Amino acid sequence: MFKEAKEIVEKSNKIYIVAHINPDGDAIGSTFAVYFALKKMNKDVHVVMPSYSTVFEFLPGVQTSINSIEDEEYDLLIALDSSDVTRLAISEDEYKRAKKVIMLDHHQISAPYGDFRYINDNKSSASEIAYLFIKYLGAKIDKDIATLLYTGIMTDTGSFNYSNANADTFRAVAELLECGAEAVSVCKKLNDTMKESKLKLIAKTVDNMEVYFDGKLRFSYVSYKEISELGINDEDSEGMTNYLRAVEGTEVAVYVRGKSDGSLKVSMRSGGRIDTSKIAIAFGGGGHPRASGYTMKEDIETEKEKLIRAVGEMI
Ligand SMILES: [Mn+2]
Repeated sequence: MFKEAKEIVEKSNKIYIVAHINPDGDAIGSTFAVYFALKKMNKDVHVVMPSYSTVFEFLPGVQTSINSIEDEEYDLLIALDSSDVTRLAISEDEYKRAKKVIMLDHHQISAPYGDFRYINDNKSSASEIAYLFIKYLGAKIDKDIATLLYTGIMTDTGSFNYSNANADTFRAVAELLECGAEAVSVCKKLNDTMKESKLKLIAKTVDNMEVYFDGKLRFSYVSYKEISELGINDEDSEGMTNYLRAVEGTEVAVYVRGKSDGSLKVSMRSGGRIDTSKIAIAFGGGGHPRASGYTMKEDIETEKEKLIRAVGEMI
């Protein structure tokens, strides 16, 4: 299934790898795993990742990432975990300078781009696709690659708890463990450890929580002022929806956070019955049925009302 992609890789020397902005564990795991695989194939390869959360700094390769593409022209761009070309962490100009583009993604709603595309929403994560891709390329999965792929699969499946973790996913994970993936330390760093500022952000999120439709919708807005007062940056202000969604009886959880550029980012999580991606798309965003989001276009009060109404129609 990666035959054409493999041919493109073999013909390429100068390669850049990129994922979406605000990279999560899957974006980081998949990009750096492919990076190490291509290094083994003696490619001149770099990951472009201008910003990422400090919680991922321990992962192999992350510190080698670069901020932008300097070359006038380069052989290949590999884009992972990004269903939309505009969400890639590079500019349109940097994108256009690639002679070829390979796109590997697992999102349901996709605006395909690039010369070779592999999009499969039956795969748990971009990292699970990267695992198949690396094997197809014939690169050996070493301890670092295994740890990175494991991280991506673990984070995108909610530690193997979501329905996207299927038998194939577990078979892939079993092989990654055999290849030396440091599962215990990844879990400890990402699941069992948090900064004090994060705990305070959870408290703030709970404090600001509003409840609608007999508890079926939980909504919380934390302003940029509140976030910055806690000393938290944009990358670390995510991830509050899960706490709201975990409350008994909640069908939809919405967390809105102010960002340093003045924008308001909406994250939605569903308990399963309601497809939040339909709402996100209607508001100009996207995602999965259970996890989706968008950026608000108007002020918080106006948009909040519209959003609550939209959720209410589905409840
Ligand atoms: Mn992903």
